[in-house]
Amino acid sequence: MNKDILFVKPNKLQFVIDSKTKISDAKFIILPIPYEYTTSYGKGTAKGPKEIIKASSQLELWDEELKYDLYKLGIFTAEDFKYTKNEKEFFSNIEDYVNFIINNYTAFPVFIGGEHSITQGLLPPFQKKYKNLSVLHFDAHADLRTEYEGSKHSHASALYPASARSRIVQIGIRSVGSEEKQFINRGNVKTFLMHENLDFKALKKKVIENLTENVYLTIDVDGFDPSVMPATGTPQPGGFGWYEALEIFKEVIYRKNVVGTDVVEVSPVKGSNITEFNASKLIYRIIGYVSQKRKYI
Ligand SMILES: [Mn+2]
Repeated sequence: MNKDILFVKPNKLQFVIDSKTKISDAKFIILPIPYEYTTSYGKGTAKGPKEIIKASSQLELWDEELKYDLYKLGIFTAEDFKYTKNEKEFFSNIEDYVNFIINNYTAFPVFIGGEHSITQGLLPPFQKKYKNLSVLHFDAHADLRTEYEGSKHSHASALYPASARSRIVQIGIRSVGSEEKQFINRGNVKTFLMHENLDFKALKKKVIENLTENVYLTIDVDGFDPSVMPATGTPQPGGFGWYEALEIFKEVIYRKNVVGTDVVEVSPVKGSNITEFNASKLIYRIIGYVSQKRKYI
């Protein structure tokens, strides 16, 4: 194990403005993982974390839905997770890092990607720590390929390894490859195809019924409609609207024990900052929902 990675330094750029919070006092910890290795179409997701954190300085600190200055709860922003261009090393190091974070700090972790394959490294420590963990997987793509373009760690395989150990509940799905269709609605995987689940009230209920008590939430921004999150590597038409998605995230956070989340696949483009801004607002709102659930506010 590389001990250097187990020292969490504060980032010079901070999520919203919260310069005083030490990691030991934080209720929330933002962990940028700017990993990009296997993106197959639009590139640039390595710049996602930095741009999302930058955009967060434009958020109103008072959350209009939760009616609270959420930053006052204490949000610590960690320095970027550093990696070399060695897949194997990255996945072994990221697991050590996440193990360290979730077993040494009580703060709720929010990981910002980077490409979706990071979730392969984020999940095993949570699976070890929490018995009977399930995963709510929000995405346009099923991400269940055993490998893609020669890599088992592809963004297109993001959820495949976790499905051996945990229940995966997929929503927003509207792109499934013929080689991965055999994995949908089999074994641990419950897939709610987007076009079959446009009654969002009914979907919310089904999602709750299918998750276990402890839940990890993985959010690929392409699960949203491209009008909400246009800057992403592999967009698909017809995703969730802003309020429809928030309704589901809120319900899951209030009804279950959500233990961590990641927001991945923002690929900033020049001349438009919609996606990074909306992703930062999404993270701030999730922090708010978790704060309500944990009775911080
Ligand atoms: Mn996707």
